[in-house]
Amino acid sequence: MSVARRSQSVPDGAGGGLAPLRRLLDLNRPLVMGILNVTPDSFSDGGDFSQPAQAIAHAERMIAEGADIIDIGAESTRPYPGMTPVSQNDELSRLAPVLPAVVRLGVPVSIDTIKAGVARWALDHGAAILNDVWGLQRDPDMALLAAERGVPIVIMHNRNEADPAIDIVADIRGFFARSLDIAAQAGIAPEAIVLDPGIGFGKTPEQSIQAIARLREFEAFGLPILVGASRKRFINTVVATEPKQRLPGSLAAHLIAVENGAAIVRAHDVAETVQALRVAAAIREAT
Ligand code: HH2
Repeated sequence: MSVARRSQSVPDGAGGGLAPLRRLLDLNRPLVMGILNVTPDSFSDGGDFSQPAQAIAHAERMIAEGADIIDIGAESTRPYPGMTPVSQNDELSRLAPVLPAVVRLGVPVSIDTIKAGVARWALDHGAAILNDVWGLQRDPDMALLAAERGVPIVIMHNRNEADPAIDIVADIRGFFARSLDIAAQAGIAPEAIVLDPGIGFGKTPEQSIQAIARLREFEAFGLPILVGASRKRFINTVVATEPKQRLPGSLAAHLIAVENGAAIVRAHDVAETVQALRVAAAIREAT
């Protein structure tokens, strides 16, 4: 991709290598990544924002509520019987009327995709962060793209299926080590990497709870940690609830995640998450 072509399509203020995330992390407070799913079938808000105008308005609302990053996804990551993977063209046609407009709102945009082709398009249109729910272990071009563009990348733990017999924290650590190896071989700077234990991905509900409870065990990697517990199914095993009834459980999980060292939480309900984090910080500072 030529520099000339990229500079034509990237809006002012977008991109910027590692700087946008670094600036946010230097604020020394937990960051909130607001979720924007432009999908018909996401587990909790599928179809709510599949019209571009609704999606852009939702991003505006999340930014007004205090979102530090907007994470845009155009393919549901939820495995369900009979699901057909979304083609690259479908993913791009969902993103095209939304992502550039959200970039223009001025907050760093991350692209939640496992396809390097989609990620490349998003970076060309101003996305600042890659979010790979297969942690560089699915599409071999993802690591090369991240290295070539010098942008931050979220490496999330995943498994094809849950195995209740394993120590999930050991499994996540092993996965991170493999991903970091792939990243190093591709030439990704360590400062570009954020680790995410992948709450709800290839884990039993109990293992998702374990991952948050034992988050400190990932500190040895010396990298920022992101936790996405919002409306996830493990909450339902503690208190039976439908996804949109899981705000209290999501807040509890995110507060404990931050207590246990998370630097970023990924949330559907931004205003409520920001309020909970600020009140917790105020109480902590008063002790
Ligand atoms: N969770 C989801 C999607 N992307 N990315 C990261 N880094 N961490 C997460 O925990 C994570 C993620 C699933 O949530 P959601 O986007 O609401 O649902 P869906 O994948 O069905 O669109």
